[in-house]
Amino acid sequence: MKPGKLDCARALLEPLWETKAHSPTPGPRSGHQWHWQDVKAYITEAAKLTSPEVVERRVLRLMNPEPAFEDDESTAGNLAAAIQILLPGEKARPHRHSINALRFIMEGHGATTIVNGIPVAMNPGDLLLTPGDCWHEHYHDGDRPSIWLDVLDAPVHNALGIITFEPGPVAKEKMPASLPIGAFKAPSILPCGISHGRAYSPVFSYPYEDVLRVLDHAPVGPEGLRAVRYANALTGGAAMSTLDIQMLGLEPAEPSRDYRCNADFIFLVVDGEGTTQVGDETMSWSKYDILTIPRNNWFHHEARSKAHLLQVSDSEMLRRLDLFEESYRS
Ligand code: GTQ
Ligand code: FE2
Repeated sequence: MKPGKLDCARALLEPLWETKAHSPTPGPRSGHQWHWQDVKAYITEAAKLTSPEVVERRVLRLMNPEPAFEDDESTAGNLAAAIQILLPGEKARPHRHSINALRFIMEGHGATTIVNGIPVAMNPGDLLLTPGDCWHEHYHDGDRPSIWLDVLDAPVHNALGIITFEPGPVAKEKMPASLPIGAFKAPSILPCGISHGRAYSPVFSYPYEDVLRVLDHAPVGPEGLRAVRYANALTGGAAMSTLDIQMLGLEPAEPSRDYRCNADFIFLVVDGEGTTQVGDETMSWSKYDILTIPRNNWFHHEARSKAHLLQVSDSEMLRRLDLFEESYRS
């Protein structure tokens, strides 16, 4: 029998049975591939049009091909990705925000990011962290443009309504105490207040050569490939509190297992060539292409030549909330 009509909106009450509340999230959105050739051409053009002096950060955002709502600033679900370029001699002034960000350096030697007062070198292959609320600024003393990928958890902060932003310059009393990277030989002994009330990793730089050395010793995991996880030097857990970051090593003719989970993925092809099957779509990739795989898609990778993929997902956030779900088939 159809329920009777209850007219209670005037009291700011609504019968749940008349709403769409709690309906399951619709089926997976499509993945997308950005070809490096296009991205490089546009970011190079952007460098001629403006400067960080004018726009704070000279960044091209990777747009979500299927935005979930108006002004959706995500690239895929809970992740935002962008390409940034800094020319020799340029500076991008200091600021800080609640949003966590990582950078993976693609081109150009000799740029530096200063994170909470600590200078961090930016060279191709390096992964850098600017955990939420850490002051950061970029400058470039090299002689070729520095180009890198930014990945941020901005959509999560937006959804939670907790975005903060503070422009520099940094007042001395606002600078949290930090230790230089080399001081972490005894990570169980730390000055109080080192984490500024949050357990973010005090190590802001993961050079590529270290990653490759560890990857060489990594066993083949349940995914059917070798992978290393960028870890928080304080806790041994994930490098960032919301983002899981891994480097995958793929061998030709050794496809990864078909996998699905409720986290969103961004992949950067660091080197090599291959394909990624997402649902019934096949993406054929090469160096510095960027792929997104939104949550709940089945996917697997297959390399044509030895390949490395940087994988970033929001699975760490879901894990911490006990919301992460994953499965394999075949
Ligand atoms: O380099 O500080 O892609 O604040 C977006 C926001 C980069 C940065 C982005 C940012 C930055
Ligand atoms: Fe920033």
